[in-house]
Amino acid sequence: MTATHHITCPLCEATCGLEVTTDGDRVVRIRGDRDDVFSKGFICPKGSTLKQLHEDPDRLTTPMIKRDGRFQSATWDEAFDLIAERLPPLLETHGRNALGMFLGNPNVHNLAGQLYLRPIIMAAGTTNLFSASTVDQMPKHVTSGLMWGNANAFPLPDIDRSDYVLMLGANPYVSNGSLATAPDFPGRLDALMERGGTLVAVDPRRSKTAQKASEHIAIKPGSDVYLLLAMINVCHTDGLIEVGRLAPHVSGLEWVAEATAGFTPETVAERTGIDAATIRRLTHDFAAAPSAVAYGRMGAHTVEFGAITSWATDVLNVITGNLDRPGGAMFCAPPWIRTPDREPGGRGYQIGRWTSRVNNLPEVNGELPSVALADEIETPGEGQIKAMIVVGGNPIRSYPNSERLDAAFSSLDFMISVDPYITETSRLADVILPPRSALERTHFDLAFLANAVRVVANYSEAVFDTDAPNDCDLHARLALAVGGFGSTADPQVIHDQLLDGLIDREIANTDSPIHGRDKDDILAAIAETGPAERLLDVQLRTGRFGEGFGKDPDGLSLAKLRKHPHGIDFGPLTERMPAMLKTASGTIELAPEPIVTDFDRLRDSFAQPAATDSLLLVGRRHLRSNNSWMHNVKVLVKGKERCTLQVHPTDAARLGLVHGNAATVSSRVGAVQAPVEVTDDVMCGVVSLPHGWGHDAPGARLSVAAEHAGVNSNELTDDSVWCRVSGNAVLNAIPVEVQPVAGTVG
Ligand SMILES: Nc1nc2c(c(=O)[nH]1)N[C@H]1C(S)=C(S)[C@@H](COP(=O)(O)OP(=O)(O)OC[C@H]3O[C@@H](n4cnc5c(=O)[nH]c(N)nc54)[C@H](O)[C@@H]3O)O[C@H]1N2
Ligand SMILES: Nc1nc2c(c(=O)[nH]1)N[C@H]1C(S)=C(S)[C@@H](COP(=O)(O)OP(=O)(O)OC[C@H]3O[C@@H](n4cnc5c(=O)[nH]c(N)nc54)[C@H](O)[C@@H]3O)O[C@H]1N2
Ligand code: SF4
Ligand SMILES: [Mo]
Repeated sequence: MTATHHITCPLCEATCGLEVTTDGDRVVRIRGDRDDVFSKGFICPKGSTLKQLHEDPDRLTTPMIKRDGRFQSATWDEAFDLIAERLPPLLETHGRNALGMFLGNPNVHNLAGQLYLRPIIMAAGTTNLFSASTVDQMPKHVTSGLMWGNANAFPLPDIDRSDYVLMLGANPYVSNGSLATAPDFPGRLDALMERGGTLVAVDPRRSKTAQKASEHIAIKPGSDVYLLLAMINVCHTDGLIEVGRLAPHVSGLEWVAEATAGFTPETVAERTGIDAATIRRLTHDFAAAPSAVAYGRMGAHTVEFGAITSWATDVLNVITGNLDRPGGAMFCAPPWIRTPDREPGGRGYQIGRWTSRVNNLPEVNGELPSVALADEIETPGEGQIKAMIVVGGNPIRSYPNSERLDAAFSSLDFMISVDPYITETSRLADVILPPRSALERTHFDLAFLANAVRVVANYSEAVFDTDAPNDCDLHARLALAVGGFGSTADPQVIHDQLLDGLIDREIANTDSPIHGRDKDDILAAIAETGPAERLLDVQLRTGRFGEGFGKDPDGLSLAKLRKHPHGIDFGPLTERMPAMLKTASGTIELAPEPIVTDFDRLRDSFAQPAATDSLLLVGRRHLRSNNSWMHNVKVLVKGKERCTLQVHPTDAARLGLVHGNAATVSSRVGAVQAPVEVTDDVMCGVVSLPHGWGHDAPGARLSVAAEHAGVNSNELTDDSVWCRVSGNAVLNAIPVEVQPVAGTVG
């Protein structure tokens, strides 16, 4: 019998609505849901491959246990028995920090990953926590924490209403947007230009976004910070500062003027490759636009001065009056939070509450920098990591200097992966626990609807039933086994703890609609049965549009959301400043101490002549690819080879590189061979290789990906450099040498 389901795609940040037609246990068709309130039918080529992912014969449907070096299928009880038997004694002997954890990107696209990782982290009791955030957006967390006191409040480009978008190191026509949830990001940018607005793309490559933009400005990799400082400087010298409504709530502007004084368009021209007149024009256009927003992503953040770049982006927004203004950089207040009107101010934001054992790298946002992981595994002594839990991640492909990490992981005494595949990372595990497929689980995008350019709620029912444990049960059982409660402890204990904790906090909170209510009454009023659903229901009902457990019968609840399979749209973003400010001073802090301190290093770096002999390596993404894990889908990898080294014709001629032939790319840490693609899409002096490839690792089980193996660009990225403020890795602007491989064809 055929049936139609409406779900949210969990593959990337765009949260597109999908219409899934099934016939029994088969998917007949997946297309964009035209009635989805947010995506209105948009879909990219990855969206429909939820079918292929679900049906992939390489996808694990039972746990795997490694015996004598080979994986064997096991029951869930056997898998948890092994964990309960091996891990707690190891931690007993070596201490809690002997366990390291890595949390990968798909956790932010998974309800259990959002709600049920905390119990595992608590049970682990380790400070050796790592995630994909320090190879990604950590600079934005840190500067948001420092500037407005909330590390998760990202300033979102309000593209639907903006007149001018200055986009630095982002390629939403391919990535579909990041740290700004906007399904059909390309269509929204097209609309911006159609209504007379301007999109300027700053990128060392003529990316798809740069091709579509009103203007492409080619910039030397790693130098966005200097462009932004010069723009801030021009605002000061040319009288363009107009903070506007938020002026009484901004501090540190004098320091900004002083700090940027030396960075004039003329002094940064050579370093950025952008002439001074262009920088002046850009600044004047930006300041003159009725609304404008500077927005940076991967190319702006994964560089040595990622945090200062992120900070400068927002300083530019603040001083031109574009922070928290429609069409500028706005903040999302998702339906499940509250926005009480209160005096600005709070506890502020701290980094470095603890440090890594070996190199004293500071903690950021509760975790340690990616570049610290290999040292923590390799270096003997008390607190050395001897076991790892990797949940939904592939650090052997996504972390810098990944060959070193491969060797380090191979030396572990015990390793658990929660992953649907035997990947380059999970192949090193002793136990693999597979999550449900995206079609077998319910979904609500807690992470990305919190950073959306509109206020939206949308819940997805599971498309298929399955006997496999749901991901919340899986995580709860893992937490219990890690915590020493054995392999047979009832996951309900964890479910109850989480729900009790949430309700207790709400009852105690004077802003909550259930403040002071009786807990049993609240519990009795929750009709939902799924563990994630019970938590979600409380969050929605106590949120800003919530029904408040009887206060507003028309208000939001999960039951109401279930009746709206295409989602509910609560409208555009609204102003949140100054009430949302949680800095100690109660102001928007433009001169936070860690930024001020790192500025000295920036000045020193600027004073050194830029190295001219090396090429600079940057990454790139492809529409049909998703980090390291969707290359096992045939329809996505067929066609032209994609893991190529892009080289400018002038560099190719100088180095004797021939289109289609192989070249050796080497950096301080390693070397790879990749086929050369000669193209003037990259600037002269820049080469580009995508990440997430290199699927020829022995022992992995990705049969399609192995035929399109490509090479791993993180064999070249260097873990000896990192952003000193945010702990973020440097994945772009890597100095490399390139040589032809004699007599080979790529
Ligand atoms: N199709 C697809 N979509 C994805 C993903 C995917 O792998 N594939 N991954 C998802 C994830 S996890 C994320 S975080 C987002 C990322 O989303 P984006 O940041 O929008 O995507 P990237 O393609 O990484 O874009 C970075 C751009 O920065 C440029 N760049 C490199 N170095 C510099 C520099 O120094 N300065 C400047 N100005 N530009 C530079 C690159 O050429 C590239 O065009 O995409 C998400 N969406
Ligand atoms: N050189 C370079 N390196 C980069 C980047 C770059 O631009 N250049 N980008 C960085 C960025 S932005 C990111 S986000 C990281 C990503 O880095 P990671 O998070 O380490 O890697 P992914 O490739 O996203 O792999 C995720 C793993 O999760 C599994 N998985 C998929 N769905 C689920 C699920 O529902 N549950 C569980 N438990 N597992 C699941 C997949 O099989 C895969 O093995 O890579 C970073 N690394
Ligand atoms: S853009 Fe992202 S969310 Fe939308 S269909 Fe493609 S992968 Fe899914
Ligand atoms: Mo990412």
